[in-house]
Amino acid sequence: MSIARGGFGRAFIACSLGAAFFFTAGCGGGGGPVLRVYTWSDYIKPELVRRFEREHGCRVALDTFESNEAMYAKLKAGAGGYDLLTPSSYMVSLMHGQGMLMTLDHALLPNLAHVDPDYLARAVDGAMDHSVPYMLVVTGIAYLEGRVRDMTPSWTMFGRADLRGRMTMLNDMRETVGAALKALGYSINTTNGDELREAERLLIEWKPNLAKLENEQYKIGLASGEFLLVHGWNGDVFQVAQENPEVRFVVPEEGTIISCDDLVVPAGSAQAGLAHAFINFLHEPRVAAENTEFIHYLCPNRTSYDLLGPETRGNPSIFLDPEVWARSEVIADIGAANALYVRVWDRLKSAK
Ligand code: N2P
Repeated sequence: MSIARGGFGRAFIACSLGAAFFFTAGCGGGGGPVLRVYTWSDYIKPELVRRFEREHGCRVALDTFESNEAMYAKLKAGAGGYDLLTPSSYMVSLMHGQGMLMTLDHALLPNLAHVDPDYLARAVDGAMDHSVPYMLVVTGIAYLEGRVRDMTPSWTMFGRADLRGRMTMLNDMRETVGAALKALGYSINTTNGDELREAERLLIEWKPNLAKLENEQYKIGLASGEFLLVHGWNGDVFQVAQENPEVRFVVPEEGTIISCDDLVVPAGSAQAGLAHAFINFLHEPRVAAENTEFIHYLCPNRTSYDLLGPETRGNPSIFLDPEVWARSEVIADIGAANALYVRVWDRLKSAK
C-alpha cells in the first residue's frame, strides 16, 4: 500500500463525512452552470470532477444514494433537478420503460467508440440508446484475514453464529435476497414463490448474526475491525483494503451478482448538454483509467485497459475470470414479480 493510495482513501472519508446532504464535488466551489449528479458514494475520483469543472467552467454538485430503490423512490416522490444518474442496468430498464430517461445524442458522445464491445454484447441497452455503462461491479464477501476461523468462500458464512454481531449484509433488496437465493442454488432473478419463501427463511435465520444491513459504513467498519466479515461491492472493499492489509475479497463459490451502473440523463434535465459532456469526459480513455485506478471498479472502456497498472489488470475480482462470469448472474428487471421480493424484504426487515 503506497502512502498516496492510503491518502486517497482518507480523502474519500473526509469528503463523505464533510458532506451534508448535498455538496459540491471535490469539496470545492466555483461559478457557472451547475451539473447535478445523483450517484453512489465514493464513486468518482474527486480530482476528475474538479478537472471537468475547470474545463467546462461549471460546478458539479454530487448527491449520493444508497440503493437503486432509494434513488427511484426519491425521484418518484418528486425530487427533481438532477442531470445525471448512475442506476444499475435493471433499474435503467425499469425507468426507461416509464419514460423517465432521455434518449442520448451520440453526436455529443464521440468517446462511446471506446466502450468495450464485449460488455455491450451482454448489456441490456447494447446500442447505448439511453444509457452508457459507467462501472462494472462484482458483489462478494470481504473479511479480515486471520480473524475469521474456517473461512469458506460461501454465502453460508452468514449463518455462522460464532461471528454474531460482527457481520453485515447490504441494505439492498435485490443484492441481499439474491445472496440467499444463490446460497440455495436458485437464480437471483427467480419469480418462483416457493424459492423466494426459502430465501426468506434463510435470511431470517441469518439476521440475528448480522450487526446491520448497511451499504456505506461497512467499509470503514471492516477496515477498523468492528466487523469481521461483510457482504459488499468489490471496488468499495479494494478502497478500504488500502487502509487495512488484512482485508480480503472473495467471490462465493455458489456464484454472485455482477452489475453495471449506467450513466443516464433523466427526462427534464436542465443541463442535458453538460450531462452529455460529462458522460463523454468519463469515457476519455485516460480519464476512465484514472477513475478505475482510484475507485477500483472497472469502467468498461476498452481503450483504457492498456493504461491500467498491473495490479488492476491482474486483479481477478476486477477483470473477472470467464469461470466466475459463468456461475454468476446480472440482476434483471422482473416486472410485476418485483412485488414478491418486496414481500420477502419487508418480512426480513420486521423479523427479530
Ligand atoms: C459504490 C457503490 C457501488 C455501486 N460505493 C453498487 N451498484
